[in-house]
Amino acid sequence: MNRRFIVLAAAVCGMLLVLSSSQAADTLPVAMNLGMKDVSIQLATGRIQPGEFNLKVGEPYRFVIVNRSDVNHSLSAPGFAGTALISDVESMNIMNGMVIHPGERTEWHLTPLMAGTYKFGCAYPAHAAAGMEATIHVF
Ligand SMILES: [Cu+2]
Repeated sequence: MNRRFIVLAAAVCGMLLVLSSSQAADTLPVAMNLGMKDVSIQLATGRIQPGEFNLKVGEPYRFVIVNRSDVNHSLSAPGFAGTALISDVESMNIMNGMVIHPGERTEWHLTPLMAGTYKFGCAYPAHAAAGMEATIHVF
């Protein structure tokens, strides 16, 4: 094997490594890059889906909340928010009842710190009464 071939082969291998690693980074979801697990929450008329889910103490989560209905909603999770490490002010505001408009997508970034069962729901009493409530179990 001559020296020129070895140099060329090494260059091609290097390019393949760079290509494959940059492609992997592009296709990874953002949450994986940040070490957060996604929790997808859909707001519909009269319900929150899923209505019940499990989280682990100490694990960072990204709640991705989408209002699929045609009216405003306002999620509020005071009991849960009080026991979680909330990563940013926007998440804090949203968890305290910021309005989520029809079609709007928003996020909560947080890490649960205390095991327990927490209720959360739409801050509009009529919506909560109509079934817009959900339960978080933290283990
Ligand atoms: Cu509502």
